[in-house]
Amino acid sequence: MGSITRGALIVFEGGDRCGKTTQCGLLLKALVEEGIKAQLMKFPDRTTKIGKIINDYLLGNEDVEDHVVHLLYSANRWEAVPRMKDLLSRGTTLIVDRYAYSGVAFTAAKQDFDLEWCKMPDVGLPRPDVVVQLKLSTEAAMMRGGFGQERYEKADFQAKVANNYEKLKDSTWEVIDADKSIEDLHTELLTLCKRVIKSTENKPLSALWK
Ligand code: DGP
Ligand code: NA
Ligand code: NA
Repeated sequence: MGSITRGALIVFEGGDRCGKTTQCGLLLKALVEEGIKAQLMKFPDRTTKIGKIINDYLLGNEDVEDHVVHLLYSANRWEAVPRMKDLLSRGTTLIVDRYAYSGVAFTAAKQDFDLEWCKMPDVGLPRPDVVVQLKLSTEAAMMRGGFGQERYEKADFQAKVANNYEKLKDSTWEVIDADKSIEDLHTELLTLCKRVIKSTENKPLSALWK
């Protein structure tokens, strides 16, 4: 009695332009309105020193060697871990827009990268209670605004990313068809997340890929 139940670690994954960021925002608003403590996190977090290098890389302002950028993305997650653990232990649910699965799926889509090698730097990160994968065909994603502005936003690359997600899927994944209205998708995700928040209250946080 009296002890704070931990928050849930809820991760969203999907190809570019699948509607993840919109849905994460709507979800946060709805949870907070219901009195559930929640915060948004987004990776890469472009506001840190490491994140600024990643941002310049993504915008094409800077070339970074592929292994190096992979490790920077991972470091950008690790630098957030103390804050994540603190918030979770104080009962705040984290809605996370991309995580280690993006790290592996995107880098392993490049030539000569092995999936197992890609997972290595992220081994031991806090393990999500659920990974919600928003699935949208590359054709549908490309018809949405803004596709193609950043590095990686090309059809053949996105297809490889989708294929890598298939290999990473485990029992914590919920695959959701994202080809529906913003409102319908939101309703579905809110129900799912509330269920996860309830079911994780007494579970200890575990470590990813260990
Ligand atoms: P976003 O800000 O969510 O649009 O992500 C920027 C781009 O970076 C997007 O194409 C996905 C990709 N990305 C996200 N995380 C990682 C990562 O850890 N490694 C690699 N290689 N790419 C990532
Ligand atoms: Na993007
Ligand atoms: Na990269």
